Amino acid sequence: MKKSILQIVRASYEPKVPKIMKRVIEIQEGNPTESVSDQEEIKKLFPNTYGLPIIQFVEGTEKKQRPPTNVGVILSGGQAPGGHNVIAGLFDGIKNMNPDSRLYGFLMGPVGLIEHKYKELTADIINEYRNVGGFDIIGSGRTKLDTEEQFNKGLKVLKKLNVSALVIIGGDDSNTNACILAEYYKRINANVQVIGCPKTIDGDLKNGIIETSFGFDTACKVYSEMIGNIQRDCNSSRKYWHFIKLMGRSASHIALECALQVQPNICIISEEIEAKNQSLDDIIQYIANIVAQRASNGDNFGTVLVPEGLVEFIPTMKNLISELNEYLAHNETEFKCIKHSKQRKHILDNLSHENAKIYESLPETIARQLTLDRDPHGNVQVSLIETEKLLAEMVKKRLEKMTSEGKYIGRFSTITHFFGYEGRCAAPSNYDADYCYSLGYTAAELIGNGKTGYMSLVRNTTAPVSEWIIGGIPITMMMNMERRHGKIKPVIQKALVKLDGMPFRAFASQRDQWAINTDYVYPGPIQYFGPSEICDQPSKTLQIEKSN
Ligand code: FBP
Repeated sequence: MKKSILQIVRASYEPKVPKIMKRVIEIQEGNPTESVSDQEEIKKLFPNTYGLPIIQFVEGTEKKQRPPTNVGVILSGGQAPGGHNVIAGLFDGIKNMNPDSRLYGFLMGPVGLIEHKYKELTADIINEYRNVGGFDIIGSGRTKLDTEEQFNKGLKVLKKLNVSALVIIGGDDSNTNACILAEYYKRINANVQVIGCPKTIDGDLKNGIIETSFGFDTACKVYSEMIGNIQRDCNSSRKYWHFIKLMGRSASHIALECALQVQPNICIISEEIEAKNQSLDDIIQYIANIVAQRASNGDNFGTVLVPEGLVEFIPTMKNLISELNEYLAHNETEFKCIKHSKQRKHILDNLSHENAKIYESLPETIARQLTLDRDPHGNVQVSLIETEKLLAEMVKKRLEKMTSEGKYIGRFSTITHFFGYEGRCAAPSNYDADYCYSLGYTAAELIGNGKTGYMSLVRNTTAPVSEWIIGGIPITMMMNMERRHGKIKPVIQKALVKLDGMPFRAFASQRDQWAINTDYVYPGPIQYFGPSEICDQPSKTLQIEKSN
């Protein structure tokens, strides 16, 4: 493989580590925990892994002799910068426990475990992937790992390889399944520990204890660089409105973080739309009013950030989507057999009157995108819905109407963008490179201490790395019961943008000014070498959250 100069130089970066990782480590356990809600049901479903204490690793006195341990690792779901460093940290951690320990990577996500496709990750392989983006060391996939048949198939290969611990690097759904797997292996005395790691660029796997999911920092920095570049272009030619959809699934964390970094003219936050019970029409009018106001100042240009999950949060659309979800969950095969040209009518015939009316009012492309395949966890694939185009088209129509009413004089030319895949495999920022290495190393410590049903935990990450705290959080603690795929299930609660949280409030207090003035900020590319204030800054979201 031909390597870029950055890749070659970056390979020698040594992730900064918490000082505790350089010492002899001892485990400290807190009090028993409860799930975030639905405690009785979750306790019943997870009798062996419910209520475990939070763990912190502290300085110990005596280095324990540990037997060699074979560990398996799976990358699950969408790529996120830093995944390779989690694996490198895990590798170094298990080798530190005993140099004869071995690491096996299951290929292309959970399916590798089920179909027994794996490779041993040796030092030579690991060294090729330190500090580089991507998940290509073993590949990733979205196969859902949730049936006993799959667990048993997996167990066969784990036993064959003498693997006694499995690390699943994934988002909320994958870690939910990691927890179900941990519970199952414990129940049948399989002697296989299961540990999760919080991954996703979406930033929605966090809570009072987990500060962030890895990859969010780098992905947002990449998108912010690109938006900043567009804003400079836009401020130079002064002739386009750019509608930019940003990945992030349901939550608007990415859009909010980018807004804090680049100060766009408009940023829609899905969670606010839902809380204020706003309609699509309200959003269109809000954007159109700002366009008109800027035009009256002679500014026929601007930027609009749109979170990818927006349609799911507009209350009327939400009802429509949830009826479609239910319908498709139960009639998927039948629906797929219907001729493409007849599908729209079929959907209209099967929806309630109210939802059929909304479905019918949508442009045909968007309506079709709402019925595309759900992902294996039952989620609408919001990245496939062209919300940015929908908004640009509808704002244009609204401005035409406003022109005829004498409420708008201006030029409105739009360019649409979708930033998502561009950021998921970028070379990890120093923050993600350091954070991920520590997550992997901590996972090894949890394994060494015989833990299962835990997620690796690294905290205090706005402080210098040497002060970071490492430990583990029981996965059941993050769970609640939710309706998924037409059934009530235990799942890790997704963290959405909190409207009373400081990051949103910081944005909301400035957005009216950003709308009318051209207050753009141009963050520029991620810096991997240089002074700490330019290379090591965590996301604005995290900095604002932690400043309180
Ligand atoms: P994860 O939740 O698995 O980390 O995926 C994140 C994500 O990038 C979402 O932001 C996006 O909606 C989705 O993946 C796209 O999925 P795919 O890679 O299957 O197209």
